[in-house]
Amino acid sequence: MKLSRRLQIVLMVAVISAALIVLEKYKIPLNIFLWRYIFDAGHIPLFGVISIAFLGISQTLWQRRFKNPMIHYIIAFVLTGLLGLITEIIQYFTPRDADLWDIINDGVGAICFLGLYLTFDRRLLGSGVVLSKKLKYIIRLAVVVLGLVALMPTFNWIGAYINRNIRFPQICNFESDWEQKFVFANNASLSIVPSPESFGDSIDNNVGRVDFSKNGSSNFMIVEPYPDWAGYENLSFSIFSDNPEIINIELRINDRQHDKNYHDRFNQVLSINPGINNISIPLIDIQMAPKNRQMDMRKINLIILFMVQPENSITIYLDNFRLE
Ligand SMILES: [Ca+2]
Repeated sequence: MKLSRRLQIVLMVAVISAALIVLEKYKIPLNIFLWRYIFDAGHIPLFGVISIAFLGISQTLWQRRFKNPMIHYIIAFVLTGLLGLITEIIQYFTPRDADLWDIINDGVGAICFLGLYLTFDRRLLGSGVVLSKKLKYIIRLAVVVLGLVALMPTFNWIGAYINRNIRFPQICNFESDWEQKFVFANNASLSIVPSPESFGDSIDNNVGRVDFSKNGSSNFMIVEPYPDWAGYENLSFSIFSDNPEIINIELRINDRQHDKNYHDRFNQVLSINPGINNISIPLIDIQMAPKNRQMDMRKINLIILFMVQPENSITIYLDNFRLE
């Protein structure tokens, strides 16, 4: 049974509309790196499907006008790209962020799906366009490689989360490249260096060197440590200071529902002596820190060490963030 041309067009438009509804309706369930990257990657299949629908529309509407079947592929790619661009422009004016990477993923999706479809397209028969078997395999291989490259950032994050979860209750010890995806410095420089001195029982080699700026506020952050701290007693870590005097560094910890107010998180000033400082914070203090509620110890989200306008630039070395 052959569908009428009009019905075919209606179906294709429905497919495109459904894809756009999915794009608009489904928001990340949790604002964490993993979901953000998975949703970015979701643009690839979504716009891939859209590009195939556009191809169907072009092939149906302009079958006679364009004798060369490749023209329809170009039309489908251009329309998909335009639609991707328009959705990002619309998002630019809404609270959702417009993202260049989304547009690139849209294009990758169109290229992969159209490329794959091309190698199975029966309409090519008798049109004068001939794809040899070898060329078809090359196209399929290229599609797979392009898809995998585009998915690399997402795979990378999945690897980082698996590594983070396996390492727990070790939170950060500067020995793995994976953990550095969760570690940041703002207005400070962070570098991974060999340990300047023995860090207690540490059997490993590397520490994080943080140079705090004397201008403004500067910080070192562990974003999205393994969140479930229930069942542990203390958060422990080591700071080595080569400053001749005692310095004060502020420690902040908050959970996911933190409302950005000072009284809704854990705040403590750490007095750091010259040399090694082994710091241990009872988790019960962190749990009881918010003024109007208890910290959700199963959803810890952020650890920050920061300094505000120290008299001089301050260098410290950090290691062995862990729960005990
Ligand atoms: Ca280390």
